Amino acid sequence: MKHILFTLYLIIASCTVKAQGMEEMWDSSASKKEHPNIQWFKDAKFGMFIHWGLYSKLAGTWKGKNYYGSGEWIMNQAKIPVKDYRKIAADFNPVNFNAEEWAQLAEDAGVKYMVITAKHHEGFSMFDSKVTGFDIMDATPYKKDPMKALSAAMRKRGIRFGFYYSQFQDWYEPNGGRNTWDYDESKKDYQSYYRQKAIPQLKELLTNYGPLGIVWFDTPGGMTKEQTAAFVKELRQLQPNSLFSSRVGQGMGDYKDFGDSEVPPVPIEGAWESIYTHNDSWGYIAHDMNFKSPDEIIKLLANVASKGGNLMLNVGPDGSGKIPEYSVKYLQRAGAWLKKNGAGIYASTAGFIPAQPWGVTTAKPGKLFLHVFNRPLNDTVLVPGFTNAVSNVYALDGAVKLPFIKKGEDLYINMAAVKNVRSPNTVLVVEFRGTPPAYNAGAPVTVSAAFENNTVDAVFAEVTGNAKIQSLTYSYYYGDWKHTTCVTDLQAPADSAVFMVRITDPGDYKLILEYACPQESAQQEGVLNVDDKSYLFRTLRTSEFDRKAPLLFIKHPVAIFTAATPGIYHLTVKPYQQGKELFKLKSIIAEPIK
Ligand code: FHN
Repeated sequence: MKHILFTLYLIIASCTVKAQGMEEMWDSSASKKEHPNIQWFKDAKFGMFIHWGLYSKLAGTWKGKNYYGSGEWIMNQAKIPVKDYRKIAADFNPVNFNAEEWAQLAEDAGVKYMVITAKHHEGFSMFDSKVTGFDIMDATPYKKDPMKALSAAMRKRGIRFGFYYSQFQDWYEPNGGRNTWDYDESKKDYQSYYRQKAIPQLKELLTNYGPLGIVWFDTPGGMTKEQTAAFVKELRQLQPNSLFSSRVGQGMGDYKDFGDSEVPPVPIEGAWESIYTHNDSWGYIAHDMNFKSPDEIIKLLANVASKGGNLMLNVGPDGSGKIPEYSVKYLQRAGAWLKKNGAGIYASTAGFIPAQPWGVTTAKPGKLFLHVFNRPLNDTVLVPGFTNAVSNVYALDGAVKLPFIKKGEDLYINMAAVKNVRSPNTVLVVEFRGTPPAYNAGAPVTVSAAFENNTVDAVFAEVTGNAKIQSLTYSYYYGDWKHTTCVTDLQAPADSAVFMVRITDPGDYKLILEYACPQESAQQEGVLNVDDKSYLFRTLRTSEFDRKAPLLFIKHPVAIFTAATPGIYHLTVKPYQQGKELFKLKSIIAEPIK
């Protein structure tokens, strides 16, 4: 059943990506050959993304009106005519741009690759292009090619360099994709745009900036599968070693990009990347201050690595060429953590032990890395399902050796000797002998009294009837996509979500349902069963489900359960009677009562 769920998850995830306007279909068939140069990418784990263009100069404001969400979409959001937009270039003079400073930040942050927007959807080329006059060399007072300096500065530091190129959307060109406020869509000739701008420019990028680690395509369109194959083939000849992102479209590309700000909830095989931005917007917005803290970056990175992927984190420099101070500061702090703990991230693979209340795992041959985000109150870290003989356990930062015992397949580690109590992620290394077990998605989810709370995520449900597990996509502002995996379609008592948990400590637990519930679903009755005990509840209204609006989740306490003995329990959530969808269930939280 669980295997079916994961296959289903992949299908749902690819549909989600599709729904975002990226008409790509990821071909995950086992027969697909890996790119011969893919290993560096798989090992890299951490990349820096940079969105920088004319929109950075607008900083989220046009004609006195402030825009929120994706700042690089301001031309589209405000429907700025090309004749006005092109004038921004005349004032675009990024005199504060310093390639060495940017490259130094990348090095300090510990990233292994950088991808920067050579041309975003606005159509402006941030490099010296002979194909158009709408480029930084010809249309701005700056009259220099920042990409030359940046590519050289990165190469000097041994960090791979790549270009983002919006191959279909180009709002400046009459034949480019998606400017419908200036140009008549029915008259667009996409093939002519590809021939006259996109392909020649991509050839410039693949010729003039040395070896590129990656060409990062985005929002494909206007090409058939055959045309995309020919496009890829033509470009590949210039740099066969360069990797192409999956957003080249039509199931092609050398690795998979998930949706923006999406981490798959379970390990995914093959080369892939999660892409996040540091605040809400990709391009600079002066009033967007929602920066992720260093702790959040470190946990996000470990979480993505625990599923087997890379995190590419975006920063948005302003129109003068400065990277926001909080991005600089917080990336440097994340980098300082990586200097001590990078062995648990770089060149790791997905952990074979599923997420625990204390954190997540990554692996290397003979080693399991425990990323302890939540230090257990009793300092005892339980690793269930550990079948191998353990030879040594130590904390990575400081190499403190830690005592451990094995009881059957349970490994207990005492981390009292670890003194860095304030670390957002204390990495413990377990050295073991033999072949590790496969990731067991069907393992019970641990619930323990050693934590403030225990979250049992929707992805670990077994669903019955018409219930489904889905990755839902929504945005708070505009284009700042978020993804949450939920159990959906609980409409009748036969539709249920069943969670198998292992409660390790007897005692009382408050059971809290985390869900989103639109008006039509509110005030319906549901039941939470814990084995043969039943708890009734009535749903509370939170928000409508609209992809373009925030999906807000409530934490609704519905029961107190006394676990008389440690052991396996089944938590079942279902509607009390036939009705509308009960809610979109994100998790069950078990909070030990103190
Ligand atoms: O539309 C773009 C968006 O502006 C941004 O560049 C992101 C980054 O992944 N890609 C597209 C949306 O998915």
